[in-house]
Amino acid sequence: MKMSSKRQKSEVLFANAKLSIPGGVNSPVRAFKSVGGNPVFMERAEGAYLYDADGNSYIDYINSWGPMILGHNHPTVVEAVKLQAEKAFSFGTPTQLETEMAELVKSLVQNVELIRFVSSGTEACMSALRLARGYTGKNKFIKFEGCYHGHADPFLVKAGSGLATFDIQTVPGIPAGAAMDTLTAKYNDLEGVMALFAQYKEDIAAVIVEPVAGNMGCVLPERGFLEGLRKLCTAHHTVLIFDEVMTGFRLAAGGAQEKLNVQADLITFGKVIGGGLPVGAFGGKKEIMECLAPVGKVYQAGTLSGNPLAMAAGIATLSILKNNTFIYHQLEQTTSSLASGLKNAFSSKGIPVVINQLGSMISVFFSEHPVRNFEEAAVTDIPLFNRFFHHMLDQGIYLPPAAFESWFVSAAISDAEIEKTIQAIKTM
Ligand code: KE4
Repeated sequence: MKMSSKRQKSEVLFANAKLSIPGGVNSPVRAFKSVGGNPVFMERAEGAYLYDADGNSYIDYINSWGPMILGHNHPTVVEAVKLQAEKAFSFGTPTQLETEMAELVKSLVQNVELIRFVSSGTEACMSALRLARGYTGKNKFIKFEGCYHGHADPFLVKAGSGLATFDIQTVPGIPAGAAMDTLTAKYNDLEGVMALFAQYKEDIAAVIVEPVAGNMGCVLPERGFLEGLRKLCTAHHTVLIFDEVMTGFRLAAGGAQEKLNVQADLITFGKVIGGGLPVGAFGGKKEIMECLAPVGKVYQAGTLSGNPLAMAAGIATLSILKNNTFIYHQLEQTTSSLASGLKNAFSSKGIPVVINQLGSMISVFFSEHPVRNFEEAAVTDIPLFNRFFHHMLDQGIYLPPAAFESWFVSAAISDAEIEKTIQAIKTM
């Protein structure tokens, strides 16, 4: 893949990074391995824009894979972190900040009675699964093909995100025992889930699902799918876990539960909840959450869980979202106009596309057929997506560097950026 000559510094930085960091990256999806070429090293960001090591600017449609919903360097969030940094970075003791953050989340997500903070979405999901298993005394759980719940062993079965992008079907280093209780079904295939319950009856501890999938590209739940999971879990005393690491505080202040009006038993959070600093969380029914140590015996811990700097960024971010819910209407409008602009631009070039979009989550699939699960996402035109990605990058538009990822629109993206994005397609 020809690299633009205007990113020479990134090339040098990448070569150096590979001497000390596997693949030169600290997370595989950043490596451009599926789209080809070398990753761009960013140096700073402001609002809707990223600025790379060579001084090029890009409209940002990845926003740190979701966290930067307000845009980069929102002054109120920056100020909150600065103020906290002058007091202390970390104590390893309880702080009032954590209670403030917990109360803020509870005010936004009604069925979170208790919440535990951790430092990543992976930690949130692995802890929620352990909790569901400890609470029910059962081991099996159901996940969906193409969904990604972080990189803890039990979840790396038919997973989405980087595993789908790199077509990693089995991950070396995961003992059979760690994944033997992982059952999988197709997203949107309620009958497949019913068949698993018919087979395993009361032995299923949990069903974990991305209520709107983002890790096979954006794929929406079909009518009745989530409601059906709710009914099956209630009937079989199975814990329904909504993995809202992507959708939480993004699709609405109350996340996918508010947007889609379906209630889970446990909810996991990440990304937006930390405003760009490392925060994950899981919460839900008191009866379940009180199985966690030190109240119960389900052990889970973390040195930097509830870190004051991260709490300060999270509180500032969620407070802005709570007090300005028009932001969600604005995000919906901006992303809808992006969706229609993309559709029109590609159809005027005779290129068939499927645009999946809900709120500020959106994906472009090069296909003539709907994309409702991973199987259908996997047969879309990936080489064309890769060409599209690099064309847009050279036009100063940064998309997620993989077809099996959702784009994330921020509140800093205005009609001007949408217009520029659509114009860029015309020269493809
Ligand atoms: P982290 O451990 O990366 O904070 O969260 C894991 C996770 C859990 N659940 C969902 C629904 C997620 O989307 C994620 C992480 N998302 C990926 C992007 N598809 C993070 C990017 C990366 O892996 O670098």
